[in-house]
Amino acid sequence: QDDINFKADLTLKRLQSSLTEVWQRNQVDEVKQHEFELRLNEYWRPLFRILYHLYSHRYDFFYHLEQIVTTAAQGWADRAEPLCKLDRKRVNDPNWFQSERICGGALYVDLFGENLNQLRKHVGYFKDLGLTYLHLMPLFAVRPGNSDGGYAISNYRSVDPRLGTIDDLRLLVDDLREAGISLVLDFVFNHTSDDHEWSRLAQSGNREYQEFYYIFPDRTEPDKYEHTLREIFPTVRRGNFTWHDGMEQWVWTSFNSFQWDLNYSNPAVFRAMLEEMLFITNTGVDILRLDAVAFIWKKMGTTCENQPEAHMLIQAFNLLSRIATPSLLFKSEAIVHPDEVVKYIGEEECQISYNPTLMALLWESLATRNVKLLVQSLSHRYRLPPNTAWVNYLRCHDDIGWTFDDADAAMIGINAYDHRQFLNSFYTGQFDGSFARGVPFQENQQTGDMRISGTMASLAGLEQAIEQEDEDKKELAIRRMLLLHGVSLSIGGIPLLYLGEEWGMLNDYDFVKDPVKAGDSRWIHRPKMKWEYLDELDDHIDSGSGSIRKRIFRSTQKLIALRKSHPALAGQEMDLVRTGNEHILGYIRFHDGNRLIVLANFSEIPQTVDGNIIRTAGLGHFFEDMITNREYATSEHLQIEPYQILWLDRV
Ligand code: OTU
Repeated sequence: QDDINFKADLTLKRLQSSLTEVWQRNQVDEVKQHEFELRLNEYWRPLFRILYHLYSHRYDFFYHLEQIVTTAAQGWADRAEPLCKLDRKRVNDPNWFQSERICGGALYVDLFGENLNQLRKHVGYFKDLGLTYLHLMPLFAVRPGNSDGGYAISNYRSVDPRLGTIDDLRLLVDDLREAGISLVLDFVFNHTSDDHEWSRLAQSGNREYQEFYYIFPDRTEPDKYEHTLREIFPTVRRGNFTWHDGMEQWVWTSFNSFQWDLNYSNPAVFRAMLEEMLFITNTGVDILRLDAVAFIWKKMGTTCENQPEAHMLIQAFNLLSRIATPSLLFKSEAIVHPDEVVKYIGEEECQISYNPTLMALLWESLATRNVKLLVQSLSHRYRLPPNTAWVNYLRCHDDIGWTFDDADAAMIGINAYDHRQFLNSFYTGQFDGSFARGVPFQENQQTGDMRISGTMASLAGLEQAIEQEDEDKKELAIRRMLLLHGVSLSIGGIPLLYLGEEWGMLNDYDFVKDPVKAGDSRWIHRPKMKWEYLDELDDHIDSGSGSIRKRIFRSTQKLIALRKSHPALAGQEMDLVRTGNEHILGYIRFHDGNRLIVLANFSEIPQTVDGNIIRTAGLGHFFEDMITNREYATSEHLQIEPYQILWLDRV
């Protein structure tokens, strides 16, 4: 410990002159220099320790350290004054994202507004809906043809010309900030597109850039790795490697063949991606979504997912962002086993994280009408370290995978393998009596593995109900959607809507007509927004699809507003309430002396709960449902209607 600190301190002293050079070159004033250096001093030792662990065996370690530090300094020098001001503010208010007032939305720029400039016209809409956080799906320059929905990036410093320019992005950011909406963008740092400059240099035989990726002359190494790897997109290509004709070599491609995995065992890659990260952040990003975090470190004989070094790399990026862009937050996108998901969450790693387990188990509860597995999982998995938060979502641009723990299932007598088969059958509409209209994604004949695509409304039964013109079924489908929103908005953490949900948009089967999309069923749940829906809000429609959409929109908007109005819904504290009824999820939220109890019926049959449960949970004898304004007393049994959710507050 002493020894490594000595090395760290001495190295920092030796780096001073390189720093001074950055300040002089950029004419950075002394106050701004000083701010950076204070933070560098504060975070240098832990940063040095990680980089030393990962890279000190390299003959040119000091060179890379120097490059990393000057890259961070350059990032701070380039940071515009309004962002530096925000840094100062958020350093003193690091928990801004725990507020009950935060509510997120995610969307594709082209599907919602044609381009960035058009999207600016809709800022008022986001505000009306109640959003304070907007995730724009990847909008950077991509390869032509299939670009995996923007996740095959050919240049992190330019916007896809079909969407606009970096300057357009900056203008949008200004408008969003004005409207009190934070910006979330992706940091797709596990891989680049095969037409990124680095990849093209590698293809032209440049050895320095070949070392940016994992490239092998023959199958010897790939075959050894394959023994322990899983396949992410097995219907696209078997295995994890792609033969490149030009180089006559094999390239590591965990996802599509055109997404080349970056080699972070090379410190030059770490530094280069740091520079891209700082560039993206300096456009005005509040939160970076770290894509595919699980995959960034490879080690022979392992799954090459969730390696300890992957965590170290993210921690190093985090420390560098604390130093150069301190108001930035990281959001982890680890759609992996729940034990592994939480390991990415921490003040020093990713402050916030998608909650794939809650997402999957909410759909599981809808299929089974039973909350046992959800409750079992929540009972020991919901709590997070201080100053971190879950991002709770119901659908996103990706598929649903059944990521729950097999042991959690076994504990309540469920066989996980069979249960996943059931869920797949249910959500593809095969299971008798199913209400869902999902389609398979990446079905693996060998392992029986499958994931599910489909919009929230189609999965919740609305598509089937509309097709069958069945009014009762429509009613139940709408209630299922509002039930899920009601949980996501109240259970603790940041709720995140996948826009289109607020209108109950159905599956878009037309994606198969586009050859670029046809092979990827996730496009079924990436429909184009129809702004004419907004007119339906004013019309006096009282039948048909228009009125369904109006009801879903208005109810969702109302739930968001209610969430933002109740101080108990801030933060992350949540205790389960034992309801004594397997169909009813119950929990209590508390924050700063405020309390709220939520009861949610996951079945289409009315249920009752003993009112005493509410009294013992600490709400007193009389309380009111915030959603319907109905009053209840603990002396009675509480009747909960089919798929009803109650947000109970003291009267
Ligand atoms: C992410 O998802 C993105 O969300 C996808 O849209 C991309 O295609 C992909 O990365 C590549 O950039 O496989 O089905 O276990 O952790 O990272 C979604 C895999 C995915 C996940 C996830 C990945």
